[in-house]
Amino acid sequence: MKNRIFLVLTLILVIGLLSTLTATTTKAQTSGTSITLYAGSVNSGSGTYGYGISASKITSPGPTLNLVEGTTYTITVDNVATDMTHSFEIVSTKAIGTPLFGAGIDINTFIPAGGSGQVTFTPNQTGNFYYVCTVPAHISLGMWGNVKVSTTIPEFPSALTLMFTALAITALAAFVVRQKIRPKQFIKS
Ligand SMILES: [Cu+2]
Repeated sequence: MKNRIFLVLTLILVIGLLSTLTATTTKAQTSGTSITLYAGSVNSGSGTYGYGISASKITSPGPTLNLVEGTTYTITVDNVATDMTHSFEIVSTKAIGTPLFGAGIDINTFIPAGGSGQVTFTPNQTGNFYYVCTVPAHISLGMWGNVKVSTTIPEFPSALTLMFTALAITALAAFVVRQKIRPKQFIKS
């Protein structure tokens, strides 16, 4: 009986820890101050070309960039295509234009296949923007993503979620323990 209680408790703790770790990892991928995007052919999504957080996860649209106003970011774009140029710029509408915050990489010369480019910039305005590839027709072929600039990045999981999770685990553990102990006491008396 005791073994089963420990088994259940351990399982709950492991699941809780894994979810927290997964959530933290997901958040870190697009909200660190050093971001690497891979540009190339789409593995999943509706476009022909796209962006991804790894060379094997290129999607259309690309991953959303969650940025904080006033924070300095360095974005590196690796062009993993074998025969196609790409580029990167942040714009206010989903169209080629002047880069916002000076966030543009090779927007006229383009990053060659197998090459990479980098830009360091500081968003000075909150709002919902886009990043696009400036190679003609590449936006309509799927090379774009959302950019969200906020004053802070909402923490996920939030402190409140963590507190409720801890309470739920404690309550469940107490319930399990009581369920296992009561029948024994009945038998003894
Ligand atoms: Cu492109």
